[in-house]
Amino acid sequence: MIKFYTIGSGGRLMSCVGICLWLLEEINKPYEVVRVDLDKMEHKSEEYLKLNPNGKVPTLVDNDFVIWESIAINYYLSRKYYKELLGTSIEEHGIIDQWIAWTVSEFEPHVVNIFKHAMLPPSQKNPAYVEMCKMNIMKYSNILEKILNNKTYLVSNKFSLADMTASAFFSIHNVLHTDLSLFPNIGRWLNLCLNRPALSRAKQKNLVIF
Ligand SMILES: N[C@@H](CCC(=O)N[C@@H](CS)C(=O)NCC(=O)O)C(=O)O
Repeated sequence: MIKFYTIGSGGRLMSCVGICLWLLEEINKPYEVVRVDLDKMEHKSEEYLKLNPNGKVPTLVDNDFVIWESIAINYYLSRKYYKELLGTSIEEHGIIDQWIAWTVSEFEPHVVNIFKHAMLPPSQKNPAYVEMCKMNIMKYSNILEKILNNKTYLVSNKFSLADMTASAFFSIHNVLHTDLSLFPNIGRWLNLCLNRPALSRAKQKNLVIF
């Protein structure tokens, strides 16, 4: 049985827990959700630290096997239960990895920084900082917009873990109310990815917030 340790309330889609919950629904195997209450510091309890020494969520336990780090969890789940998401040739594996690495190392930090900033007390808010994050989001969106020209999906026109990971974080445009007529290819691709039945199931179960 798979157990997935996530935050107490629903996780944002564009978060480390959201991308795993989406994939758990894609693989369509039974799994148990264990909600870890961060406000009560349950993630720092002795018991939880035995599973994940970082004291962070997510953690996945598959029978006796324990794994943490959202991207590693998603590779593990894909390799074991949904290989097609990882492509079929060395070249496809490489380009899928490239887009996942690009999303989490280049793009995601600007998304996360916007949410972190929103939680600051009013006295510490800095509109210029938020503007800089948004400018970076637009910079990477320009790159992605060109890549998606005449393409349905990022790699070999098949839905892959690259589309899943990137679209989860690029859904920041819905939160920022970006005028997506500026990025028609991204708009079309987001629409395809974010309307997958697996994601609707995660939403209905209140596991993922858009
Ligand atoms: N790189 C980790 C990040 C994990 C992470 O930062 N999790 C957050 C929740 S989304 C957390 O547990 N925060 C609590 C803390 O840092 O104390 C991953 O992708 O799994």
